[in-house]
Formats: sequence, structure tokens, C-alpha cells
Amino acid sequence: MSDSLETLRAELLAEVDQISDLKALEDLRVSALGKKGRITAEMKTLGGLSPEERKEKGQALNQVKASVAEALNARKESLEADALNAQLEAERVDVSLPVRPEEMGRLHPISQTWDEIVAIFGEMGFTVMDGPDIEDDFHNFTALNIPPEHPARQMHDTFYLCGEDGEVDMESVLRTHTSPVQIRTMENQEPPIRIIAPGRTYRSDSDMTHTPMFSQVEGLVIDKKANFGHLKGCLQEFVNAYFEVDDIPLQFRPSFFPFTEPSAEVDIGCSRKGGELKIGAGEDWLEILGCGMVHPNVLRASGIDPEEYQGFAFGMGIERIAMLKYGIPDLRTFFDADLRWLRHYGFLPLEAASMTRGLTP
Ligand code: 2NL
Repeated sequence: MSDSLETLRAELLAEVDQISDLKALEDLRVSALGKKGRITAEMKTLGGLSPEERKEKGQALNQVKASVAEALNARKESLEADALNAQLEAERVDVSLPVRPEEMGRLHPISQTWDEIVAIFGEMGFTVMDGPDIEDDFHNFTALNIPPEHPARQMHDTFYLCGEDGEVDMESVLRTHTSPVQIRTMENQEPPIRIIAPGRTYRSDSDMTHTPMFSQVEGLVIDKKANFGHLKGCLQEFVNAYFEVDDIPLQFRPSFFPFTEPSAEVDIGCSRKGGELKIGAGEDWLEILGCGMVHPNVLRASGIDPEEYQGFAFGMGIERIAMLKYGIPDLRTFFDADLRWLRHYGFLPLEAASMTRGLTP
């Protein structure tokens, strides 16, 4: 290669090395390889040379061109990588920073407890279902094997709605439990069924331990061979997870509900020494829920053949189990909308319920 071409190559490569931004690099590329560039100008001289000279200089020029182009590309990649790293550094987000201190809102204990219940049964394979607060007589009472003369149907226990004529409409009630959600699910889905139905319920009752609106969660499992043993295992699993205690003692007391047979009320072991309630051990019992095997009449009313399928159901009050876990002494304070109460008993929204974290941060 001629000295002048070596010099040209050395100059251009040295210039590439000096460049520190992409705009200058592009200008240099144009001034070397562009239409009016220095290498292009040399190319244009080839026409006036003898064939041998043209061949030799042409090859040499192509080498210069290739090495300059390679150096330009390498420099471009390195400058682009520097630019990207600088941008990533400048836009860095520290995801471990604490929540903004002005975060003042709290989750109501009912929402928190609701979320915990959904998380625990969700882990066991239950689906969450909901339904209307205003129900018809069939889904709230008749399908549940509750006869017309049953006290629950009396005006002083159930809120009936008025028809357009202003008269009481005996067909239309505020649901007194979330059972109608399960009736509707059985009407619309083929077994196997495994659902929970959390929601608001209404009864015409108001004193120290009753509010006209309260929250309930019911569960329903329907399969060919779902039995009382499965019910016990399922509830044991739930109370252990919810109260965060291994092997809470459970006691099933025979009871009666129109919609289950047999029926039971379930107590958990506790101690009340020195006025403090401790759940999971001790000599006392505390009622927490009701349950049983779904009555054949209920299955039949919902379009399920009791000769082919059976199942279990349970129901519990959300406020009640929230009071037990979080030491809230008075039911009625849940509905006072008192901000000081909410600041005390409420939960930070970003500390959402999970299977791996409960009361302790
Ligand atoms: C309680 C008792 C219970 C049910 C609810 C139920 C629902 C259908 C069929 C059969 Cl669709 N049973 N639900 C069963 C037993 C008890 O609730 O003390 N709740 C607060």
C-alpha cells in the first residue's frame, strides 16, 4: 500500500478514536465515506490509472475503506452503549424506598378480613362468587328448605321491599344470608362445585351484638363423594391459616339449620385467663361458625340430583371473626365511620393480606 494511503488510513482511524459523541461520529463518517468524502475522492481517481495501477490502488483503497468503516461501527456501538448506560443510571428507580409518608388511608378491618378469607380459600381451590343484595323469596328462603311459616320469614326479622304500588312486596327481600349466591351457582353450574360467597347481608335486628347490615362468608362444595370428613379437614385448614396457629382444637356440636342435615356448630379452643382471650389452646370453647351436609331438598330445588351428588356447606360472620382476631370489642363500632377508630384498627393498603404475612410486619 502506498505511503499516502497508509497516512490517510492512520489519520482517519486516529480521528475515529478522538470522537466522543454520536453526532460528531456521523459527521466524520460523511467526511470519510460520504459522496464528497476523502476515500470517495480517492476512488474517483482510479479511472485515470493504468489497469495494473488501478487494480493495486483499488484493492488498497477497499482495505482502507473497510478498516475505517469497521472502526466507525465499533466506535458507534460503544458510544451508544455509553449513552444507554447513562440514561439507565439517570432514570434509576429505587424500588426499595419506603412508602410516601403522607400515606394516610386505612383498609377497614372488614376489607382486610375479607381479603384474608379469600386468600386462604383461594389457596384451597375455591372460587369467589357474588350475587344481588336484593333477592327473591325463592332463592333466599324456599330453595333453602325454609318453610313458609319459619320465623326467619316474619316481617320483624327480614327486610321486605315495597312494590310500585307502595305495598310490601313479599317476593322481594334484602338477602338474609349469602346462601342464595350458592343456590344460583348450583342452578347455573355443573358439579363439581367449590365456591365461597362473601358479601353483605341484612336482618331487621339492632342491639349490642346485632347490626341491621353485616357481612358473611359462606362456602359450598358439591361432588359425588364430598363428605363430613372433607368438611372437617377444610375448616381445620381454614382456622389454622386464619388465626395463624397450628392445630387449633375444633369441636363440632350437633345443631340444626333447615338447609343442612346433619348440621353442626363449630367451636375453637381458647383460654380466657385474666380477662385476655387466647385462641388455639386452653379449657374454653368459642363458637365461630355453622356448617353441615347440604340437605337433599336444597340440592333438588337447585337442579342437582341428590342421588348422584352430595356436598357440604358452612357459614360465618366476617365481623365476628375479625373481632376475635384483631381484638375489637364492640361490633357496632365497625359502622360508626369514626376516623380515629379506623386509624387504630385499620390496615395500610400496601400491607395487603397474603398467605405468608399476617399480623406481624
Ligand atoms: C352460620 C351458619 C351456615 C350454610 C350456612 C348453606 C348454603 C347452601 C346450602 C346449605 Cl346453598 N347450606 N349454608 C350451611 C350451614 C350453616 O351458616 O352460623 N352463619 C353465620
